[in-house]
Amino acid sequence: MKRLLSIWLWMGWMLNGALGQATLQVYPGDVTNNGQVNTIDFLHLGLAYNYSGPARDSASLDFTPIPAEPWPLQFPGGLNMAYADCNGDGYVNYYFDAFPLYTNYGQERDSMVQQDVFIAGIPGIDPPLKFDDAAVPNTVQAGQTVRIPIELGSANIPAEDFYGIAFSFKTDPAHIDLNQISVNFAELSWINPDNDRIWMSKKADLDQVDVGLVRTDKNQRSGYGQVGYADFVIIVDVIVNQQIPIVMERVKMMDKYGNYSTVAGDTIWLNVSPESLSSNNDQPNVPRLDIYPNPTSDQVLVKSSAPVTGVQLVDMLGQVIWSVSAEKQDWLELKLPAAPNGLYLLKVETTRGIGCRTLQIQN
Ligand SMILES: [Ca+2]
Ligand SMILES: [Ca+2]
Repeated sequence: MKRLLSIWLWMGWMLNGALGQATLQVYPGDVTNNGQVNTIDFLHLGLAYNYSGPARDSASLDFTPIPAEPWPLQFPGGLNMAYADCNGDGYVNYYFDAFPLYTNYGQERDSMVQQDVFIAGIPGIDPPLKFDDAAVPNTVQAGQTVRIPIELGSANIPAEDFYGIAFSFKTDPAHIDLNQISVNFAELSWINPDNDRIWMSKKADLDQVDVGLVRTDKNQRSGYGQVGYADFVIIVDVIVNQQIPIVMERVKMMDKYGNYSTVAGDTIWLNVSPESLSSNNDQPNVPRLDIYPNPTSDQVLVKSSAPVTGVQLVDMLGQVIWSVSAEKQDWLELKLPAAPNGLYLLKVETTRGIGCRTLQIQN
């Protein structure tokens, strides 16, 4: 009888395993469970967004295998959605699940890693992801922030069934500060008619910043035109005119079923001019900024050499969490929103260009 019971238990265990009820091993941040953490995992957060399932016993965010009960939900293709719950609280959202992904970005399992494959799109055949050439200034100078709109799809080749996109900027770290490259997809556009989207950017290598953008409402979009913009901060003066390339590559576009398609990338060249070396401090495109106090808990005073038109508070994933417009004031006293402790970027838009300062919030 005892033996029969143990066989019965064993059969039950087998059956559970066959039904996918066996305990999973979740590495926080590896939403696709392929052994590495990158923007493709961020895109899959968008597929599982707002879904819920059993919470994990362990709240650890370390990149180690953490036992997890399977969820009754699966990604298209069959992967269990428990992998999307990066922090293990039983729910998929931006703040609590994107941050462990960001923290563990670039981590790889010791074994069984299936590298994500990026296939270059073909210009003229695949929809383009391109910079708006018209916005590239003739010359740029040290300290200047250059804002370039980004377009997806063209009138000839629209982007079909967009749900998310991953791509990388590659550029010269000697002339462009990769720690300060930031993207913004906040404005309404054909991919974003309703603000149901999240994005992140992360420096992934000395010369590479990865970007992920994904919708969160299970609806895909088709169209073309501007989808957002990127800011690049020029850091080094040059002796002679130099051309600095900025490349968008490693592009993968995803539909709402998690299928990927190829997109053609783009390159622009910035002419870094030595003019600022010989001139005085009167650089036309670089406001002088003072912010005080820093660290702060909830208030900050911004003083600028040029009239301020707006201020954005950007979290470490690159998400604008708060913004305010100003009526061309030289100084502003800002009441900051409630935000978790950490480092943020305060972007100050003025009539003479954009200035950025790192701001530490400490409550
Ligand atoms: Ca992954
Ligand atoms: Ca979660």
